[in-house]
Amino acid sequence: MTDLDKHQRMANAIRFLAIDAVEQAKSGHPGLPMGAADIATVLFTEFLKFDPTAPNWSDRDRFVLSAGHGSMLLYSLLYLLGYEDFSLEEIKNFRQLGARTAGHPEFGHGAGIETTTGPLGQGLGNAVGMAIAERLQSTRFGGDLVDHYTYVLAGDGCLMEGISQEALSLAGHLKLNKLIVIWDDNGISIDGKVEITDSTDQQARFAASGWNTLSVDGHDPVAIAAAIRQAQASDRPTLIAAKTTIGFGAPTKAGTAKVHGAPLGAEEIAGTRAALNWPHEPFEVPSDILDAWRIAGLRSALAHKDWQKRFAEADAETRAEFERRNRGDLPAGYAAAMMDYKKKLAEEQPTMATRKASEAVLGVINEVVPETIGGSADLTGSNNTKTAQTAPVTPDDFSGRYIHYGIREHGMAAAMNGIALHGGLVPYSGGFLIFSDYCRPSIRLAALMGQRVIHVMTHDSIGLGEDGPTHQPVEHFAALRAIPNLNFFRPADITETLECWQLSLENRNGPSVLALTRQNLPSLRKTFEEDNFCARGAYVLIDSEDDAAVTIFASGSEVEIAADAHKELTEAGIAARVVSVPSFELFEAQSDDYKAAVIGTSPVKIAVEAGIRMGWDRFIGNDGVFVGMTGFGASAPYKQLYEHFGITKEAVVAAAKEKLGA
Ligand SMILES: Cc1ncc(C[n+]2csc(CCOP(=O)(O)OP(=O)(O)O)c2C)c(N)n1
Repeated sequence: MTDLDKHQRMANAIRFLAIDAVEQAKSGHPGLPMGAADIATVLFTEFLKFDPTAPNWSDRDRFVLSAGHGSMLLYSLLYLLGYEDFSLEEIKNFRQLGARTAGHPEFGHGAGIETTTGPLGQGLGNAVGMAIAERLQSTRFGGDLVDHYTYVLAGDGCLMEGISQEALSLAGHLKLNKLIVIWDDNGISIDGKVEITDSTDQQARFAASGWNTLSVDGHDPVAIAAAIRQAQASDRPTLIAAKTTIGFGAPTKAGTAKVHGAPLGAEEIAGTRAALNWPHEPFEVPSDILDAWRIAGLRSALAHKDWQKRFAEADAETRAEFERRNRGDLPAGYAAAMMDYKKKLAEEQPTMATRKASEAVLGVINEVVPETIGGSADLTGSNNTKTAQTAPVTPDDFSGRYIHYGIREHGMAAAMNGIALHGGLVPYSGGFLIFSDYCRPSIRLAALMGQRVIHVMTHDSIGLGEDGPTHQPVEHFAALRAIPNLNFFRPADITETLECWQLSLENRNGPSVLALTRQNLPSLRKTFEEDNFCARGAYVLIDSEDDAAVTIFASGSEVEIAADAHKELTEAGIAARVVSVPSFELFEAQSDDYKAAVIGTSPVKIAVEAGIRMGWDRFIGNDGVFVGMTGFGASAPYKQLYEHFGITKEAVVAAAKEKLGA
């Protein structure tokens, strides 16, 4: 058997596992695995550094299948290479309930899947973050411990999505030379030929952002290998445009959209078996080819051993720190530093905007948690995410801890996911809350993947004032609360801000959004409590000695209004209590008893929040009073806006009295 024969048979093993699995599932996407099998075979058998027996080895190369619909390409590879999580049974169960082989690759379903892909372009964005993380870690721990590539297989769809522009221009700027994107240039998407909608010169586009670009016949293994070798030597990130035929080998459907996302059907499969000379039964991989793949799976075993040796030779402190950060544990000094600061806040009772409060808290965190990587989407001075400890990362110097992500919210959030997935770092960043809409798809994926990424989102309501309704979040609290496994925090003062930061950092299994104000807020928590009250999601901030006739629920900046209303009601002889609600999600996680106690039995329940009502009926019921927004905001000084929209102490007091008939 010549090398070429062997290559082709190995690639055909991928093709037919994909064909057979899609056929059996009666759904899926055979076209991409069939077209990209040659690329994948070359990459995984000659270049990729990985160890199926230690799939989470920190110095492995990362492979991101950005075109996630081609999931059977990845599953076939993982099975063929000997990854334990991907047995032949899993391949046969493609797309079935409980299988690791979900319709699109899902992070956490099995070792070997580096990220969840499917929403096109996200993988490319994640890969930029992974490559950033590699360079950051390599700068910190040295090339002996951290030296790996990030490879991406992207389709036309990934490159058409807007996120690709943000991702590639950031990567080009940062000179991420160990990022190698292979574009499956098959000219086909779902509606037909790509040329019906796009005529971009992709290579010119990437080149314009500082990329090295190459083009290659994606079915010529020698040419593919040569291109990857060139890419590895580049001082810039590389795009390899690989011309392929979608559905390669299918006699009537190859090169057409028909093979993109539907089973081939028995007749076409028989024709493909004949055309590619693959006389084997469905799911059968001849033993010599399976052996060849399994041998390929061992190819980096030595590199892994060498790495272990180098690691063992590192000094004890470096080893311990490297392992701690990769495990995701926070350092020893963190808890005490936060507690000391919390005590200080109780004594000093500062009045400040929660965005400033966040900066102050970050100053404490960044001093003791060296693995945080900050940033902002060009709003550093507004988001207050930069502290004294965080020098900027520049194309030539990755010793810093602050990334100027530029005006690229989506690219930023996708890159943060990649940084978190890479491991060893805790990414946080800043943006305006209103533009959570610009990065929501990546935030959702962070939640789905259970990744610790922290989004500081300032200017969280009409309280931002003059910038007006284009910049004033109204529905965003509800929209973010709607994402499962995302903790959305709206702290009311500096102590709550500190507590919400603690909760964000300490939650290893999901992302957090901190919604913070532009306007000043007083300290509402008057005494030092070691307990993290925000951990309960909602808690009684001001209780009433008598049975309360009125309970006022509020979040963030409106807790001050609730407290002022409480004072006035009390003075009027009306017993009232105030519940601060920094997080709906954490409240729901409490016991039924706790929730019932916090909600209480006051005949009058009022919620105050400078957003829409959606979600608040949970606290106040259908017949509760909501003091908030019903439509878009307006442009004016913020105090006028609160008056204009009737979100005031007076409105709360009047509503309470009216309900009580007082
Ligand atoms: C953001 C997003 N929009 C739409 C889709 C639905 N979709 C899945 S694959 C695809 C076409 C992708 O074309 P291409 O990348 O060329 O893949 P190929 O046809 O080569 O498999 C579309 C529109 C998606 N997965 N993600």
